[in-house]
Amino acid sequence: MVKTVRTVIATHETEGFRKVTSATTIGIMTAAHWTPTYGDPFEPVPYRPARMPAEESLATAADLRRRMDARRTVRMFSTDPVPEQVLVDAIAVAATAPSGAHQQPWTFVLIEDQETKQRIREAAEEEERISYEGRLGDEWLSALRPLGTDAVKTHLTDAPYLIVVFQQRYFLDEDGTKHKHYYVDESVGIAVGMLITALHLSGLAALTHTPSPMRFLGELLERPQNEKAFAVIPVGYPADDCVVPNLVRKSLDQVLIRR
Ligand code: IYR
Repeated sequence: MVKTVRTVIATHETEGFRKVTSATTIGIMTAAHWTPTYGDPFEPVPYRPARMPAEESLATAADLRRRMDARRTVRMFSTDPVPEQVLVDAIAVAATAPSGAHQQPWTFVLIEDQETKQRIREAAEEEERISYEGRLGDEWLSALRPLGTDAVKTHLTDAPYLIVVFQQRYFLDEDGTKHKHYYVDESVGIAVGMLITALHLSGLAALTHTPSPMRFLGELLERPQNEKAFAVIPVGYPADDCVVPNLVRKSLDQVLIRR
């Protein structure tokens, strides 16, 4: 097993208010690394991962393709507990996502408390009722019909965990000065993709749920004003009687074009 130990060894408070220099030990590799702040110089460090033999790449890719094709978005969860560390590890995987200017503009709120889940469900259902009763409009409602969704969101209280993903639209420094974050939607979207991949490959089911509007999440979870809710991800095992819509993915020739 690969063990990751992260030790904060220095915090620079002069020019870099959020600069943290840390030592990370991954197996036998130790590397000092840091989070750049505005205007830091380019400091290249060698990156020489061992090259994977082609045979192994091919076998790994084919296996991942088969395993990921078996993923289904689940809306019917068992209330059975799941090992929390799997979610913590999956969030750590998501947090390795590439991001605009390496600003890592995401926050993951992990919720197990039943009362909090209940409050989220009530607020989400209130919004969803308005949406399904007309706010979405006929075209959108028709697009959703094959998915069988409605305003009742049992997954929000049945799933043993919810992960609420927030995007940090900008960064506020200690003086309250706003700093821009770049490509926030893209960065957080990639991180969520990595999160649901990690959860699936670790044996858990998830739903990428976007109750709309999501403003209530920031208020309920007391997030700062620079954070905007991006998705609510219930995580658990599928219910014993779980069903999913009979959907088929596009074929590879429909999505892959060679030139
Ligand atoms: N947010 C609503 C509606 C909804 C919208 C899309 I686009 C979906 O792919 C699924 C649902 C809901 O969660 O029911």
